[in-house]
Amino acid sequence: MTNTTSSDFLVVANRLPVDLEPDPDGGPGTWHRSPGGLVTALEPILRQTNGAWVGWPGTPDVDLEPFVEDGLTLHPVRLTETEVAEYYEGFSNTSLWPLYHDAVVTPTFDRSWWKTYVQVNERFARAAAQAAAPGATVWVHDYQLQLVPRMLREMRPDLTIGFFLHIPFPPPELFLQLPWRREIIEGLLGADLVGFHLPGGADNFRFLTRRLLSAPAPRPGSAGAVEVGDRLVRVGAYPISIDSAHIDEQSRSASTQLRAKQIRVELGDPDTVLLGVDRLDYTKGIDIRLEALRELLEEGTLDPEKIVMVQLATPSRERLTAYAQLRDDVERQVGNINGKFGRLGRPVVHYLHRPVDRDELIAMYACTDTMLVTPLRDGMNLVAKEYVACHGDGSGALVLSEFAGAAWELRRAHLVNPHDLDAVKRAIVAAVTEEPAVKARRMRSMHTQVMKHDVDRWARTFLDDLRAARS
Ligand code: GDG
Repeated sequence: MTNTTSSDFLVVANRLPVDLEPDPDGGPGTWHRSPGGLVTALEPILRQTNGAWVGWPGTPDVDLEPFVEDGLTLHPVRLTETEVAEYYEGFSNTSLWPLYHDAVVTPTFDRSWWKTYVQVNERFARAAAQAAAPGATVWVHDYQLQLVPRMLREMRPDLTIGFFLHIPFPPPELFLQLPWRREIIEGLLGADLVGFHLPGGADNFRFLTRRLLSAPAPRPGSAGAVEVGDRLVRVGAYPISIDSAHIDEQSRSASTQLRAKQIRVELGDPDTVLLGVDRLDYTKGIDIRLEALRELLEEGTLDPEKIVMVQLATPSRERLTAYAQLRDDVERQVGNINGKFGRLGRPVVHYLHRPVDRDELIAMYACTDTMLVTPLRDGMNLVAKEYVACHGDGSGALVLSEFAGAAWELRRAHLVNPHDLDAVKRAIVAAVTEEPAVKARRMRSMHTQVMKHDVDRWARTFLDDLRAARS
C-alpha cells in the first residue's frame, strides 16, 4: 500500500524502523523490524502522532515508493553500494563514531567519504522537504545526518526543525580534529532546537559555536540559546529513555516469570547470573567485563560452579575491520574462560552472537542477578534502563560505567571507571555479594527514576521545547 500524502510530523533518521531483506530468487523481499536504540525509542511516539519516517531501508540500490508498513508511513531513501561504504561505513562509522566516542579507536578522515556524506545528507534533506506538509515539524536524528538541518532550512524555511544526537558530543579538543568541523556545526545550527543526552554535550556544542563561528555568548535568560544571524537556536539536554511502563508490566507477567525461571534451570541453576547485552561494538567494553570475570575466577574470588555469565552480542557493522577484530578478541576471551573454568555441559560464559527476540530478552533481564554495563563511552545506554525497569520488585544489581549517559540518572548503580580493571572487579564483587536489603533500596530508587522519566516524557519535552523555540 502506498501513501503519498504529506505529513505534519516527520522523523528523519539514517535507517527506517524496518529492514528490507531481499529474496534470494529476486522477489520483492520481506520487511523485518530492525534492531537498535533509536527504533526502540521512537516507535511508540510515531504511532501516537500518526507521523511518517524518512530513512534508508537497509539494502543498497533499491528504489521504493513511500509505503505503509504495520501502521507506519515510510519514505525510503535510496543509497548505492558505494554510498553505503563511504557515507555510512566510512564517514559515519569510521570517522565520526570513533571521534565522538573519545577516539577509543583512531578515527580515519577521508575526503571522498566526506563528499559522499554531503551528497547523501542532501538526498535525505530533499526527501524530507518533499514529504513534509506546509509548516510541518521535522525531527532529524543522529550523527549520520548532521548537515540535514541546514540543508532542509534552505529548501523549506517554513518547517520547524529539531535535531537530536544519540551519541556523545565530544569535548572541543577532540571535535576540532575534524577537518570539516565548521560545516558540521553550521549544519546543526540549521535546526531550531539541537538536543543532546547530557548537559556536557550541550556545553561542548555551545563552546564550539563561539570558537568556530564567533557566535556571541548566550544572552542571560536565553536558556543557553545560540544566536545565528537573526535566529536563535535553542540547545539543550534531553536524556533519552525507554517505554518503562510496558517493560515493567511485561517483566511482571506470568509468562516472563516462568521463562525467567526456565532460563536459570537451562543455565544449570547457578547461584548468580551475570548478563551483558550489547551491539558488538568496541565502545561497549565487552572485553573489559570478560577480563574482570577471568581474573576473579583465576583468583578464586568467584566460583565457576556457582556463577554463570550470559553475553548477548548483536552483530553490528561487520564489514569494518575494527568490528571484525573485536569479535575475534571477544570470542577468544570467551573460549579462554570456558576452556579453563567450564566443564562438560556447564560453560561459565554463554555467548550468543545473534539477536534474541524481545520477549526472551525481557525474561533474561528478569532472571539476571547482576547486569554488567561497562562501556568506555556511550551516549545513554538503554540496556541499563531496560534492566532496571524489569526489577521493580527490588531484585538485581547494576554495574554501570561512569561514561555511559545513563550514569547521570542512575546514581545508585555500582558506578565504575571501566579503564580501571580493579575497580570493575570490585564493583562486580560488591554487586554480587551485597546485602539483599541494601540491594533492594538501590534498585527501587533507580526503578522509580526510570518509571518517571520514560521515552514518552523525553519526546514530549523535546517536542514542547521545539515548538517553544520556533515561536
Ligand atoms: C545508540 C547509542 C543510546 C540489543 N540486543 C538485542 C536487542 N537490543 C536492544 C536493546 C536496546 C537497544 O537494542 C540498544 O540500545 P543502546 O542504547 O544500549 O545502544 P546503541 O544501539 O548503541 O544505541 C546509545 C541509543 O542510541 C539511544 O539514543 O542510548 O548510547 O549508542 O533497546 O534492548 N533487542 C533485541 N534482541 C537483542 O538481541 N530484541
